[in-house]
Amino acid sequence: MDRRGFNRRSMLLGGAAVATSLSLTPESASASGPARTAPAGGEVRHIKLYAEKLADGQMGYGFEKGRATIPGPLIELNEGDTLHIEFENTMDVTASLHVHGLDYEVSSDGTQLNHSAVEPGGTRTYTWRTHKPARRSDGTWRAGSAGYWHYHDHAVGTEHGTGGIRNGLYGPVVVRRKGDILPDATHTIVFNDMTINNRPPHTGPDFEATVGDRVEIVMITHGEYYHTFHLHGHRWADNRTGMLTGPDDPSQVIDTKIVGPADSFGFQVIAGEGVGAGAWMYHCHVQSHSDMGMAGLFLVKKTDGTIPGYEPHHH
Ligand SMILES: [Cu+2]
Repeated sequence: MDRRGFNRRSMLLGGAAVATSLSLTPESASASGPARTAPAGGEVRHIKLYAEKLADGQMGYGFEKGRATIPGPLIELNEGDTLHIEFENTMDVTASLHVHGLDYEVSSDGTQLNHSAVEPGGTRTYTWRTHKPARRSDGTWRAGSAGYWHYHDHAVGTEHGTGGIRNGLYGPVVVRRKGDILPDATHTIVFNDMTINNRPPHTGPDFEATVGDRVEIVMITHGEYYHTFHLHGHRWADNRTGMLTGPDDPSQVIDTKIVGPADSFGFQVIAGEGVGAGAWMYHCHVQSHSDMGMAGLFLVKKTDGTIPGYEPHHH
């Protein structure tokens, strides 16, 4: 579902980077080819976003009515872009949209405090802006917006949106800087209380890739607990992009990261690089948490589609 993030789709519709954006098939997704990179930002975009009750009583965001998911859909922007989101609350409780990391006025805060939540059946346009790094007049630097961020409800249950977040009203935001390497696929992993993406324990989610795919993970945490996110067989750099800029980049290379409520980070790996195909676990490394089911699989297939040693439904 993350592959249908609106930016990739709107890039196709807009005609920018068409040839490279179509390269989502395993055959063409090779780390040996020249990497695709993010364009300069500056676009003004409009999308619709719905908050909906799901059949099982949980709640989700979606770009289309009846298509809400947990996590909500990936929203991708490039530094300099502005996004107007027409948010419709189809639920029977007041809900909102609150974002981390981006620029917004208090009218787009998505809180009861600032009267920017949405009554049942109501609609409101939230505006998010992003900016490039810039040197201030005093010589210091204002950080750019690029990063792995997230959005969530800030109104359901309590004025902090505790009930909305618990029920699934959250999703990923990626802001890219011009020249950032684009992935072949993006997957979102949210540790929410003792669940991953609000799923029942011991049921993943699992993510598939083919050896050589450039896979991006957006990792978000919500709820009451601290966790340690761990991925088997793959490592990343503990910096903005999750990638080293060169052999002398001093960023620490890690395969485990301590995370707490409202944290978010992201990284890219080349699936199976140096280790090959396989069912690679990811899980919370707090032992009681993984034993209680906070685990999923990064299923890296060989080019013939097989996964050595993997028997489905035995993790
Ligand atoms: Cu944990």
